[in-house]
Amino acid sequence: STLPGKKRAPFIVIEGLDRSGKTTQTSKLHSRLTENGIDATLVKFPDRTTAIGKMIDSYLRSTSELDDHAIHLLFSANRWELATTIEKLLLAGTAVVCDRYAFSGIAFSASKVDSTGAPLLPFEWCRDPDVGLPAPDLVLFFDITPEKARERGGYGEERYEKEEMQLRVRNFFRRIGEEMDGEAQSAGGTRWISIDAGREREEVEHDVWGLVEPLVTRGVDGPVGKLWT
Ligand code: FDM
Repeated sequence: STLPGKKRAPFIVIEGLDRSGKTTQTSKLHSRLTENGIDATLVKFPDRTTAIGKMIDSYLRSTSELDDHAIHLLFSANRWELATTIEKLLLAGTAVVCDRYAFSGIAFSASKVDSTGAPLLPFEWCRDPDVGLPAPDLVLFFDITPEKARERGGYGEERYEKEEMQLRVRNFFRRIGEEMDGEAQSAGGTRWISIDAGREREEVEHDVWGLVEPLVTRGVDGPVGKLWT
C-alpha cells in the first residue's frame, strides 16, 4: 500500500449511459493512477469472464433468452462473486476503479417495460439483491442526454441500446442519485457526483482527476461500507 497509517484505499465507481465515454474515462483514470505510483485495480461489471458472466454475455448479445427476474439476479450475483475480492483489495491499500455497479443493475432492470409500457420489475425488488454489497466511497455519474449520445455515433447492437430505454435508464440513475444524496449515511457513506459527460473528453478527464486524486492520496478511514444498510 502507498497510503499513510491505517487508512484503506477508496472504492470509486463510474456509472452512466451507453456512449457517455464512461469506459474510456475509467481506463484512462486507471492508467493515470498507476502512472502516478498509486495502487489501483480496474473492475468492470458485468464481468463477462466468469461462468455467470458468460450467461449474461449471451443474454446481452441475444443469443439466449432469460426471464427478466433471472437475468436481474445474475447481474447481482456477478457483483457478489467479486465482493470479497473488492473488500480485500481496499483493505490492502489498492484503490478499486469500477466501470458500472449496482446502480446500473437497478436502473436498467427497473427500466424494462411490457408492451403497454408498464414496468416489469418494481424498483424496490431491483434494489434488494444488491443491499449489503461493498459501498463505493465515490460514484461519478456520467450524465448525457440520449440525443447527444446518439449524435456520438449511435447505439450498438446489444439489448438495451435503444433510445427510449436509455431515456428511462437516465431517469432512474438520477432518482438513485437524489436518494443517495439524501441518505449518504444509510447508503454506506457513498458520495454521488453527477458529471456533465456531454463535454470534450479532456474537460471530463480533468474533472474526474480533480475528484479522485485527493481521495486516493489521502485514503479513507474506517471499514468498507455496505450499500443501503
Ligand atoms: N447492465 C449492466 C444491466 O442491465 N445490469 C447490470 O447490473 C449491469 C452491470 O448491461 F446495457 C447492462 C448495461 C448495459 C449492458 O454493459 C452491458 P456494458 O458496460 O456495455 O458491458
